[in-house]
Amino acid sequence: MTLKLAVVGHTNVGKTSLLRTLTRDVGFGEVSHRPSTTRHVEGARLSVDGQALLELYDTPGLEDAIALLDYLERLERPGERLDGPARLARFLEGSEARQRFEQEAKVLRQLLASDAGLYVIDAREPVLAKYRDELAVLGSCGKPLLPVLNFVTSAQQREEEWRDALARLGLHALVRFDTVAPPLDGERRLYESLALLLEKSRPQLERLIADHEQQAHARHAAGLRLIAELLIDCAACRRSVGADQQAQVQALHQSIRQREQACVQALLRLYAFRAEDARAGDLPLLDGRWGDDLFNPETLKQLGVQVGGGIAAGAAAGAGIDLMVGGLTLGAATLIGALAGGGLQTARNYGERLLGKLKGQRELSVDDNVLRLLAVRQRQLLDALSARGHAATAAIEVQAGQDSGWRQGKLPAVLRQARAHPRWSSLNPQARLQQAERQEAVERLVAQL
Ligand SMILES: Nc1nc2c(ncn2[C@@H]2O[C@H](COP(=O)(O)OP(=O)(O)OP(=O)(O)O)[C@@H](O)[C@H]2O)c(=O)[nH]1
Ligand SMILES: [Mg+2]
Repeated sequence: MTLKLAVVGHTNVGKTSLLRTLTRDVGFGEVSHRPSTTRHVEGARLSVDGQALLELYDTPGLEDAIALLDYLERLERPGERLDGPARLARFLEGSEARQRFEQEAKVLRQLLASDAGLYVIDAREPVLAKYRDELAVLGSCGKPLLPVLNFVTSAQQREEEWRDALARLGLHALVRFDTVAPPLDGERRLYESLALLLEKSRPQLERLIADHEQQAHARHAAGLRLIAELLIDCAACRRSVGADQQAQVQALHQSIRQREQACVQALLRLYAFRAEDARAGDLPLLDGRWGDDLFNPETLKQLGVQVGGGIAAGAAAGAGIDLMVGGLTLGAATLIGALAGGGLQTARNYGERLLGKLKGQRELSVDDNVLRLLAVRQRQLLDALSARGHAATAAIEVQAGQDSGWRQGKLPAVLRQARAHPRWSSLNPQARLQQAERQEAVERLVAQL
């Protein structure tokens, strides 16, 4: 049997937002800061392997519970003592359920038709009489209610007040679930608490928990893979330049930016977020501004990437990309020094390309620090996406992370290796992306990320 839950509560507390987050559907219903946004009951179904396990119903917000409770109390005839459901039945048959209390009647009908209710609370609000009356009206449906404290990450939250008040009303189980920034184990806690109230539905709820965790794990692994492919593509990318060096540097910058952008888009799709939501939300990675910053030594510094002399000078000259010879990034001076010092081994290994250099051909590739920056940024984005609720509307702010391993020291050996394999890069002509060696390199990099 599919478990049916009604999501109920005061208007504007985040009921529709909770549905968006639980269904991972950014397009569910309509969310707005104005009250009375949801006007009708709307459902969503969660299935695992084609089997429907849970149906969630969004309902209109309650607005005038005080008046409704008064009205319900006056429905009893002299000498009569009805219990909650009997009183509600009388109310729902009457004309007021189609007129003055039309919205409230929709909510109560849905709760009566469900196995339990999730009562969403704006934890920033003081516990006012209207909320107590709301709970009294909802409680008269005779269905288990699980309070869900929303907005708990806000500085103005009054969680303790709510816990006390709910306990006094006999509601001892509750969950904290901020719909915009849900805790990582939020779903698990929510479904486990429900299983305590609905013992018969425990097997479904446990399947949902297991599936949810498996999906999260698979998504994260796929995200790391997207990042590894980005890094391999960029590390292996190179451009031969002759006289038109400035233009080629620009073109390479452009390709790398577009490639990072493609990775951002792919990560957003993987996590079922909308590209335009993020853009509207001023995601720094998306608004185009970062593009001018990527090769800027100041940006690198801000993000904590150590800036060596070579790149600082190169970047200041508008390059940020250095001459590359056979998997090494060398400044021109180093190169000439190596030749002068009779670096025979080097000359033997890279003879042809060294000759090319001497004939005035140069090869551009992406600097180590740019690769580091790409890795740091994309890791941050991935972390932000996995912690983001599908009700979130604000920007993901990508800041400097703590992955200091990436910022200092050597790049992972696979990336240095990739530099010597131009065919591993989708940004190069004649790319061979399906090559077993490249696939293996991607896997090795995933393991290191
Ligand atoms: N910061 C923050 N904002 C939230 C959270 N949950 C909801 N909101 C915002 O609160 C407002 C109301 O959210 P809705 O999901 O439309 O609320 P609702 O309970 O469905 O409202 P009605 O349908 O009008 O009863 C929107 O502006 C949401 O973006 C939350 O956990 N944190
Ligand atoms: Mg709503």
